[in-house]
Amino acid sequence: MKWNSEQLAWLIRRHAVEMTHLSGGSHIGAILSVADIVAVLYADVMHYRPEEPDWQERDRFILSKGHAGASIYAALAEVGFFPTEELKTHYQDGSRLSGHVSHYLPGVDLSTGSLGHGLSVACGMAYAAKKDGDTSHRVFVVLGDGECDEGAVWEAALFANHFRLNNLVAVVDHNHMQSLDFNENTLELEDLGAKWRAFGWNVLEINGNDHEALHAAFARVEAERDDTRKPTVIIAHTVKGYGVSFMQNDILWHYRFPHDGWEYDGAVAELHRQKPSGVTDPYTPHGVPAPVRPEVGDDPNDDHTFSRTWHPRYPEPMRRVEAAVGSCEAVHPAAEEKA
Ligand SMILES: Cc1ncc(C[n+]2csc(CCOP(=O)(O)OP(=O)(O)O)c2C)c(N)n1
Ligand SMILES: [Mg+2]
Repeated sequence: MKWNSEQLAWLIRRHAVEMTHLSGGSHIGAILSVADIVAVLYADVMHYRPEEPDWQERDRFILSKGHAGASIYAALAEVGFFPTEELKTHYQDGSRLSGHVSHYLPGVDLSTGSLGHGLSVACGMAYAAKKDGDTSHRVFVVLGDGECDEGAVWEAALFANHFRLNNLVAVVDHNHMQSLDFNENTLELEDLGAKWRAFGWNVLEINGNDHEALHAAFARVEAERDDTRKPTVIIAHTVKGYGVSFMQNDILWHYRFPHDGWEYDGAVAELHRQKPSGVTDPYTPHGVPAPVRPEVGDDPNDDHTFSRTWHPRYPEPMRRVEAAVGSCEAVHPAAEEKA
């Protein structure tokens, strides 16, 4: 593997800004939110062979929040499944890289985009492996938190526990937003971890933009899966738009793409300030030499998310993230029982 997880996450973000910019494609906020989860999985956790995409022992991966397809396309290209040059065709007519995830690409097991189905298919994969006595691989699925509004998610959650699918790991990208507003202003999730626990799952709660916390959580799932005999969900508290300040926690960037001018220049310039060593930007190797600045009326700090409507009784995202930063101790029924 060529990249460590920090490098891969940066490359995913940089590709995604370029891909959405070139195509006028949407969901950049959702892509930036999940980039660290995808990067840690592909850099350090999952077993796969780019030269043999259908290798029977590969870990299965489903990006159930398929609108963040650019994240997985960028990761697959960077780890060698297809040339990075093809990323530029994203969202274009005739491209294999459709806006939502397509299984026409090597390395993709399931097309997604219609929310709510990924966990059910992941359950089927994990159940089939169990029935076959095949312990060679695990099944990973990443869901959005708004996606958890879908009833099918909870039917699958019951199934996974009933059949003790401890070869299944779900990650919920808990950025506290969906397409038009905060989750809590759309359909209340309240304490999401408690809900999964009530459905019988092991629950780890972490900061999902923190690579150390992600590594620790995946290592812990692996170390304990024979003891717990349960499926595990990692509730990964993230920030929608993470990595580009004016996109963070601003719902505008669910559908808006970085336009020519200060939006594109500002995003690239900011990413360049965070670039890990050992990585070259494939599009603007020296950053943007003279970035266009926002003009009056182009306020990048506009509050498009109506945070005035945030109610104090909703779970407060940042406080919960800080409480869990760097650890995955928050909630783990099996561990509590053992103690
Ligand atoms: C079944 C279905 N209904 C509606 C949509 C439209 N849609 C696309 S993204 C999105 C919001 C998803 O929110 P969340 O799961 O929290 O993902 P995030 O973008 O926050 O990561 C919606 C409603 C869809 N893709 N599928
Ligand atoms: Mg969300």
